[in-house]
Amino acid sequence: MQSELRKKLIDAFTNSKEEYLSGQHLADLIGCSRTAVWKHIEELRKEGFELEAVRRKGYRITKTPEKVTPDEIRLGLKTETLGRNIHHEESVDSTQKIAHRLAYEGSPEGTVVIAEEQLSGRGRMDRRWHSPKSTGVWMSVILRPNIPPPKAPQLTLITAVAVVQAIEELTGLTPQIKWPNDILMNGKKVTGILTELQADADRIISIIIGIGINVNQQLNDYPDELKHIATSLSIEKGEKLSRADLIKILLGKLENLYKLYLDKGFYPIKLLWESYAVSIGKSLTARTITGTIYGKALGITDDGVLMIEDSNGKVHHVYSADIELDS
Ligand code: BT5
Repeated sequence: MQSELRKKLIDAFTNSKEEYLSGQHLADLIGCSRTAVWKHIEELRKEGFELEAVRRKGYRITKTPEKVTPDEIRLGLKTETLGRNIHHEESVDSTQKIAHRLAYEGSPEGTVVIAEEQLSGRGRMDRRWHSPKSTGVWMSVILRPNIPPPKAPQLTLITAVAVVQAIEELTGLTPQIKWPNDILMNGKKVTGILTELQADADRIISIIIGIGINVNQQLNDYPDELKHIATSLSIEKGEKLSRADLIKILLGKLENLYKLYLDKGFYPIKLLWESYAVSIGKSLTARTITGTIYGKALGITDDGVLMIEDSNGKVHHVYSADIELDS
């Protein structure tokens, strides 16, 4: 966890819009001594920030580190709640595991756990999520919406829209959503979302949204079994991208959509979701825990449930499945 002083210091640099800030001005702003300011500046340098210090003018951040540290994410973050409480870890089993513990211990809504590397990143149904060091966004977000548990899967769809919008803003490229939790670029998976719950029978205590985005991996970085099904933003865009910028944009988009959802319900999200969906109108195979359905995807219900029409004209409502698009 970051100290309050450090957060205030980063906020001061965020608001200064690259103007110089004098040591005295910083000390007044954040309510500490100039020596304390200097110590925090040194800490930032150790984290990989580069700061220019000019006599009689003050300090200015000129370069931010490669890592996605809380300081770097807070610099320029425009959200009210999401990401205001950030836990950054070098190497973890899974950010989901840490977020579950923090949620259980009462961490506030919007708390975010980010890791440089996951040793046992997880997908749905105990599958693995490949999360190599400092190349992707491996992040879990704690939300505490006042909605009944059956509506929780809607949060996966809200997050999918937020990820697509964030990737669009960062890269200018528009990915597609494959129901329920895959984001694809050129037919390959660039992002996976995992929504998990802590709930009583009739009340959600917290929702932990896990987001894995491949950012700077190159094809050779993937194990053989993923080479033909996975891609990264860098592969698609042809250049290296800033993970911190992506996280900042994503938290902003997610917060806006989440507020819209709490305010107006799922319908506006559904419209956005459909505009990015790859599966609507397509023939597909849906593998559910109770069996396999072949048919055409008609769309999603107002609750986010996938509707598939089989060859007999029967419409199936699918709550959870693996989808394979027929080519
Ligand atoms: C998902 O599961 O797509 C959800 C992935 C969620 C990962 C995030 S990272 C932060 C947070 N902490 C965690 O521990 N998890 C979350 P699913 O739909 O079950 O897809 C899993 C499948 O995707 C695997 O079986 C592989 O085939 C494929 N896969 C694994 N790693 C991948 C990668 N990096 N990129 C693309 N595909 C991958």
